[in-house]
Amino acid sequence: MKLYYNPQSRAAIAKWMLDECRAEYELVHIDFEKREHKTPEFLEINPAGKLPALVDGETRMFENSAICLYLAEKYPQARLAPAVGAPERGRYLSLMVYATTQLEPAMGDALLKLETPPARGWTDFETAKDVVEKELGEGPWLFGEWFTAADVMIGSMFIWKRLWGGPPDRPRIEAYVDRLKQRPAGMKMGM
Ligand SMILES: N[C@@H](CCC(=O)N[C@@H](CS)C(=O)NCC(=O)O)C(=O)O
Repeated sequence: MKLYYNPQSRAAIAKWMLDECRAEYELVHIDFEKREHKTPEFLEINPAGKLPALVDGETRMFENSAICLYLAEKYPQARLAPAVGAPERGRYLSLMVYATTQLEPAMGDALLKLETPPARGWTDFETAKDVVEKELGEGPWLFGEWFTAADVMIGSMFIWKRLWGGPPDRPRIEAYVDRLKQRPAGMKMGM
């Protein structure tokens, strides 16, 4: 399995997931300055020309949520996802998709000081944080004592936000980030 990777990118999320799965994989370093993510060869893997991308035999994948869903199924022994048919499955899938379709763009708008018109399809960041706090409940993870790939996807957004800088976020979210950062396989950026 090959992860197309740059340590300064969202590929750190897919790498975190691979490490939580204890997967064996190879990192293929992509140099943004040399525009290696826009070469015809790379566009065959991810036509959007973005990181991360994952190749597993004949399978090629892009988008972190899809990659994490795929890995959780490939490594069931890691217990990072509720099984098909389990009552938690629907909420798990929703959170996996929510991370990049709502939370990530809402956070991007807020950090870039842009407005979020509702017609864009996602809420403002404060509402997204309300959702995450409600889903997290007492924690420690989104499924109580059970750490899942949903924590990788949702949690990575707030880890990244902390790296961005600025004032601390809501206490419950900051405490969640502290817990996530203590995980041995936890997301490491810039490495
Ligand atoms: N939603 C995508 C975001 C991917 C993305 O925006 N990747 C950035 C790196 S953080 C990228 O490759 N940017 C280079 C470019 O667009 O030219 C995912 O989660 O996989």
